[in-house]
Amino acid sequence: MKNFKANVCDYLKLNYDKTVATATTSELYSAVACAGIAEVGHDFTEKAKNADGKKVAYLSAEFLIGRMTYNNLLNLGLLEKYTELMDEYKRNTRELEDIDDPATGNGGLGRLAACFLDSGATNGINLNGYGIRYRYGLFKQSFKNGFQTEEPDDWTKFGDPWSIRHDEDKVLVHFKDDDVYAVPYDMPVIGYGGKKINFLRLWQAEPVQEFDFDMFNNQNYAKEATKRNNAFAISAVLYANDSMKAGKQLRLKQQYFFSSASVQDMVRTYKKKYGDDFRHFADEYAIQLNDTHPTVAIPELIRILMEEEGLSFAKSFKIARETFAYTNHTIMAEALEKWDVALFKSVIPHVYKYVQMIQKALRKDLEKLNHEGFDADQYNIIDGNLIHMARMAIYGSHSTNGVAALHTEILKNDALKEWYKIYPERFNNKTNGITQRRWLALCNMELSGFITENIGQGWITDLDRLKKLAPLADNKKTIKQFNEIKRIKKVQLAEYIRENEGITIDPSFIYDIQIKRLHEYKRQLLNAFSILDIYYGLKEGRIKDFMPMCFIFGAKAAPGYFRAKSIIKFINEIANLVNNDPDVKDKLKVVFVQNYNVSYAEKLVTAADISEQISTAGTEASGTGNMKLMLNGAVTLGTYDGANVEIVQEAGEENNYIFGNRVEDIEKLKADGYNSRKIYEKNKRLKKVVDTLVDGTFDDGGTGGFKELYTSLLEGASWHKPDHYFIFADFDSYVEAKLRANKDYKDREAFGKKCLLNVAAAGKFSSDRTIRQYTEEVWS
Ligand code: 26Q
Repeated sequence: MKNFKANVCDYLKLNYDKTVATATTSELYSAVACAGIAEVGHDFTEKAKNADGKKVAYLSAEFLIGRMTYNNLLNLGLLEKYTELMDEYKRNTRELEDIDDPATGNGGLGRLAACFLDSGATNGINLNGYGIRYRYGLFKQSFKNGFQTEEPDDWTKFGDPWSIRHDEDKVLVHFKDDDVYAVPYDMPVIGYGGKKINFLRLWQAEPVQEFDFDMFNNQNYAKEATKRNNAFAISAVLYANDSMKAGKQLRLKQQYFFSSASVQDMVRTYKKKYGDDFRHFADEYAIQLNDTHPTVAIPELIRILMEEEGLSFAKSFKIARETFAYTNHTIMAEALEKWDVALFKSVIPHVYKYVQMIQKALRKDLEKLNHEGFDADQYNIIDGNLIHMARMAIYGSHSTNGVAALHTEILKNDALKEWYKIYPERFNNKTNGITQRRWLALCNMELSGFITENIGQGWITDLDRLKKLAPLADNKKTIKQFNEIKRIKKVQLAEYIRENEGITIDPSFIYDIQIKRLHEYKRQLLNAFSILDIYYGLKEGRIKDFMPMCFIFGAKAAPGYFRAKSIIKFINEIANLVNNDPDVKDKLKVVFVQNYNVSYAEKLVTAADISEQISTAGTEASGTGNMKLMLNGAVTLGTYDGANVEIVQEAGEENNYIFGNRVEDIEKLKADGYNSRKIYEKNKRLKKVVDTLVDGTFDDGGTGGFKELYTSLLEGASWHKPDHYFIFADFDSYVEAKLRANKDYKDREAFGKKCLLNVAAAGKFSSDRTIRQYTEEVWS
């Protein structure tokens, strides 16, 4: 601690012959990170690997960690020292905000993994992450004429000083066509208070042969380059696709690459301690599969135990089952991963053998259950020409969990009901959570200070203490202070948006924010329609006494997701219309921010009055953005879906705005033959806003995207029914709820009280709670 400031200065002097005053931003970044790692102590990976007790390996294709420096300094207790140092040399403490955040994840699933790491270390649990060190993260988004454009995200261009490469720990990963090295880069995961250090180990793919001189000298330049590139390609890019199957060979290679490397790493470490006696493996390790993406780790562990350690299938399979646990993040059947058998065999034939053995064992187990009407085929892991990864994950593990209470119920009673029938004891719920260190302490110092002044600082490691804020909600002065903090955060966001988007927004407007990946099921289109309806309502004089509202969107669309891209363009067209109409300039504003990412989220969540969580009931497994906005004092405008259900349970329906059809209503609509056209023909206001897709109000640049959206709502497509996500069915109650919130906002004190009561009720949604539940109920 004493050395931190001196270490930063020494590093700059020794490496660049500079001082804090003269160093470039990236030099400063390296120096601060290195001085930070020095505080962590030496050989942190080795220490974490040899920690006492069981080690949990969290296997995830994505870790959306965001910027590390401020977070690590906070957890190390060095933020003040850092600020002092920057002040001494008259440098801006926020300068490191110019360094990109690693966007090595798509959205919720990747961010959840990052929150879990923070909570694991903070709670003294041996929880280490294993994933892929993507060369390029999720694309950088910008808008050209309202259309999304994508550019590569070279996230290490300022270096990667928080990572340490460990060549001595590299492992060979075998593929049918070629072997590659997996080289680990380790980041320290620093628990709050700095006592516990875990690691995040990200594997980078590299050619086995440094450079093939023979091939090169024989004039085969191109071939030499191709061979090397094929290895690097495995960890080159993150698939920017957070639902639909990629079906791509390279994606399977990625999955096997990091799964195999991680399992090999554990087996090697285990053998150093126990030699060839594998009876304790499942006591030494728990492996959590973050969705099915690393499921191939199950047959891979069995393969290694049998081929390299000479164990029987029965013994190997038992060890695997006791070691692995699986988290499901989606109910949508089309999003459940399946791999083509031929593709699988063309990439990793040596693993396919073990998948077949697992399938055989499954059939044998099912025979015992054979009774009248029992259909064993519906369980097949190898099903015709497809391998069902979720089925392998359930069968090859001892635990399957959903990520919110409602989600888990749907898994048990619907999506995976046949599995629940035979293995009810394997199913459990672990409602998601978020880390309050990043999502309150770090991103909202003003609110953090207010909370600490009122109830002390215990909330940083015990979020349930926020409950103590509830009695203060009746105090006028407290609400005034609380509202003032929200105003400050809105001013800050407005400033940032002016700099980054060139758009001016008024902090006195209500900030209504929808930030999440762009997906039809998340229904940004419903939000868009409601804005248009309000716009026409104001113009026609139908809506009176309206509190000015600013609608803010942030979302990336998968580059190949045509409809999602059309929705972005549509919202940008609405923004154009609304923001340039003098009739409504004092009442309405629409902004779609570019390149929404973790760092942008840290600013947006603090400034929201209203949190839009409007997915069709039964489609959003949990949501975690909903928790971030709640924790920072927004009310939820949402459906009874995912974790919204629990948010409202905790904070009270009267303090939120819940609308629309519930899961059972949606089911009934489906059963009765939902007719979107009928609603459209009857509902004049709805028809008017939907027609803007095709009546020339807006311009889709000749892409046909708007017409295609219109058709999807009224005619459907080969792969789904008209208005598959029930936008029309929820339209009226949605607009009603939104206008109700608008009206309530007039009483600033009453509205502020609702917001504060949401903060007070957010304790449950700490990932500290989630991680403790996994520890007790899954990892024992
Ligand atoms: C799969 C195969 C091929 C290529 C890509 C993928 C892929 C990648 C990412 C599939 C899914 C994802 C990410 C899914 C995700 O983020 N799900 C969200 O997980 C959150 C954490 O549990 C939940 O809160 C959200 O409800 C859920 O949508």
